Amino acid sequence: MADITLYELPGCPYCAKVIDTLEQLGLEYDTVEVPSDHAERTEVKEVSGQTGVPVIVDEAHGVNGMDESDDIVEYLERTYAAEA
Ligand SMILES: N[C@@H](CCC(=O)N[C@@H](CS)C(=O)NCC(=O)O)C(=O)O
Repeated sequence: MADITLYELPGCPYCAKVIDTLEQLGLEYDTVEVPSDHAERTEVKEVSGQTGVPVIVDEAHGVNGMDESDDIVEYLERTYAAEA
């Protein structure tokens, strides 16, 4: 199991932006595909308090449900760019 988990939806452009960053940085990550029906997105709601995606969890760095793709990209670059 990878340190980072990405909640995503195939075809979501905001998720694609985060995936591009994860791959550019060479990071391993697991994905959880959320249901297309918002009412069924219980897991991502529990994790992040809302039902939008993308959301990441990176427990090793105390990140337990970050949403907003711009914030996630900025976080990943700040945290991992030096290690890449
Ligand atoms: N501002 C958000 C927008 C994300 C967004 O609109 N995601 C879509 C899927 S592509 C979604 O989950 N929309 C439902 C919602 O935001 O509740 C971001 O950049 O992360």
